[in-house]
Amino acid sequence: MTSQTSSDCLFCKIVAGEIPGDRVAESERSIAFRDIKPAAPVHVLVVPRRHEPTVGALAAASDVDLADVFRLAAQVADQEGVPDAYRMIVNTGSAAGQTVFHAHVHVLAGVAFTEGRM
Ligand code: IU
Repeated sequence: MTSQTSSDCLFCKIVAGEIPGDRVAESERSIAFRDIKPAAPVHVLVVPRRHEPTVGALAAASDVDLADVFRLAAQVADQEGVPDAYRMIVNTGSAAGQTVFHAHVHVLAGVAFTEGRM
């Protein structure tokens, strides 16, 4: 089911085109748009069209949608010219920095990732 939305969800509104997003890629199940507060020269968010609050909830709900998000994220890295130099970040829960409760993956590139694993 890809039509699930939450009426008060900002990313659902971007998915629906009700508010603008700087869209860089899309698939039948996911969209990718530039973060409004980029933390790196390349900072794109990849979100499923389906509304789930976290990536964990998405994984529990739909293998297909979960896989599609990561497939589109890799496609975005290719498009942005960084197929082997990017980081994907998923924040889960406000204590971990999640501010928007619609599952999303950050794709970041264009900085030196010198801080090891974090
Ligand atoms: P987080 O993992 O939930 O912290 O990430 C949410 C991101 O969504 C954050 O980097 C915001 O800058 C970004 N964002 C956006 O791109 N467009 C918006 O309208 C809003 C947040 I609100």
